[in-house]
Amino acid sequence: MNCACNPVQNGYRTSQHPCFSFEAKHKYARIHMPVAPRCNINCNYCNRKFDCLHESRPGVTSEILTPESAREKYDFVKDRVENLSVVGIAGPGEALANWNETKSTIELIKKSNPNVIFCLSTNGLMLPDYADQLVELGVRHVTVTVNCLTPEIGKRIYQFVNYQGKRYQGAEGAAILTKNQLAGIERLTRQGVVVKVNIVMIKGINDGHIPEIVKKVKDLSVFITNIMPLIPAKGSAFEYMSQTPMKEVNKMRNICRDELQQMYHCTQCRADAIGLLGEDRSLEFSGLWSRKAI
Ligand code: CLF
Ligand code: SF4
Repeated sequence: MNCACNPVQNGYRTSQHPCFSFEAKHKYARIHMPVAPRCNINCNYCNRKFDCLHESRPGVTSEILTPESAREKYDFVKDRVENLSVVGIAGPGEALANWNETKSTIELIKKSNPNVIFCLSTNGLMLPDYADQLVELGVRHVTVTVNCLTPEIGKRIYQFVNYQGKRYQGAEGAAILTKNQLAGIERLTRQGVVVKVNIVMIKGINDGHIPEIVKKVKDLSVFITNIMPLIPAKGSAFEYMSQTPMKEVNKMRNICRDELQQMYHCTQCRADAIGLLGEDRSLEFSGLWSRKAI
């Protein structure tokens, strides 16, 4: 039986998604389409010269593609990379702050490749607005980064949030962000979308709060959480903070796994990553489309 509650059997081929399934990691590849340069919030760990840290290592810059060049790149790469099962949009900014580009990219690739698994990573601010359209587009795997549940913690992580034409600073912005993240996740999971939640573990700011986040998103039927280390980006407000040691990240994952399945195999990719996780081939294909970049 195909059941939306069981993503392994839900017909969405989660078992062929290298991030959502550990077993798929060594066999199935993904390609990220860097079509989303703008962002609508300001995280203190971000330096916008580089890719969005919610899915990327700091200090990595990706080329930016138009939807048409993304489709051409996909067509070129799919014949050269074995088991390319997933097309993901993970920046270099925020996918939903570049909705037209994100939507067109998915539509264009889907038109000639109906069996692709589409995946998207978002900060969640615009999720209540776009969740239904993502479902309509056929996106069945979404990652939302949720670093806190309270504005008191949020104001230490986010400088501002641009929402509906207005800029909200600190706690006010963080409250809007959290509300929209949780509402958006619920809207997706209710419709059977398989949701992963990324959490950046920031020592002294949200580390003690992470088990609560995991519990909350489990209640919203999230499939898996991915607790990631803070890797301070040069030029960001958190530049002088220390990197969260992987030993402590794994300890937190172990604490939280009794509550919900944990991801242990994230490689913090680039926004233009290509290939198996941990065997990035993006440089092999980069530049080929740069003349068409925005
Ligand atoms: Fe890309 Fe992210 Fe989709 Fe995977 S990455 S949009 S869910 S296809 Fe994967 Fe990379 Fe970790 Fe992300 S290893 S950073 S979890
Ligand atoms: Fe930077 Fe990503 Fe945060 Fe936007 S959501 S500010 S791109 S880390």
